[in-house]
Amino acid sequence: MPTTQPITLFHSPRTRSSGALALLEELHAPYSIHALNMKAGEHREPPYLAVNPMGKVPAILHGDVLVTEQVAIGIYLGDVFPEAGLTPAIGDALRGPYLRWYVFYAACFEPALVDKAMKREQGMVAMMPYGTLDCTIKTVVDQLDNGPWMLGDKFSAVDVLWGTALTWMTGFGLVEAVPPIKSYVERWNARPSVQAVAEIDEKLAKAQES
Ligand SMILES: N[C@@H](CCC(=O)N[C@@H](CS)C(=O)NCC(=O)O)C(=O)O
Repeated sequence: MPTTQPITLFHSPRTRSSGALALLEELHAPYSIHALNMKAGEHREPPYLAVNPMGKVPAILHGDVLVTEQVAIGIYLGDVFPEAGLTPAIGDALRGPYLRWYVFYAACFEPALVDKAMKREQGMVAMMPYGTLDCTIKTVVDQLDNGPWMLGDKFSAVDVLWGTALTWMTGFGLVEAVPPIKSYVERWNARPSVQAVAEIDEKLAKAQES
């Protein structure tokens, strides 16, 4: 799919789609926003359910390619814009860890933290996709201890996902801001894309309140 095809981001301010927005900014990708007012329930109305039957953001439409799920969107967009230099190519030794940390987020980290937030009882370790919460968090902390970024010295698209997520998770007190996480969150929040997204979201949120 050529990069020249228009990209529409289905977005609601200060949600998981803010991470997809940050990635578009990091990639210097041309895009437009289709804003959804969640408080008004627009994400549960037929026009958006035709885009994502789950009624969830983010989703992107690139030409006629529809992608939902923040992790799939991250991997997809990183591959569409290789010239941004945020995506280890197939054949690059970092490609494996890059995919690992994308998938680890969706398959292990977020489920573990949502279970924690919901105060769900831990299931049998061998049956849980993430084993234990403690082991899941330790795995990430140990990785970031070898930072500064998820892949070591190289900032990559996967840091947009982790930086965004660890910002809100430490903000809500769900993840303890131990030194490797605290410094990673600070490094991420110093990036211009974070400021750009904050400004866009602020405007959208205000417009949706009025
Ligand atoms: N599995 C989805 C989850 C996305 C998600 O839960 N998005 C929230 C916003 S943070 C949402 O759209 N919630 C609206 C709802 O379910 O009513 C992903 O990773 O992209």
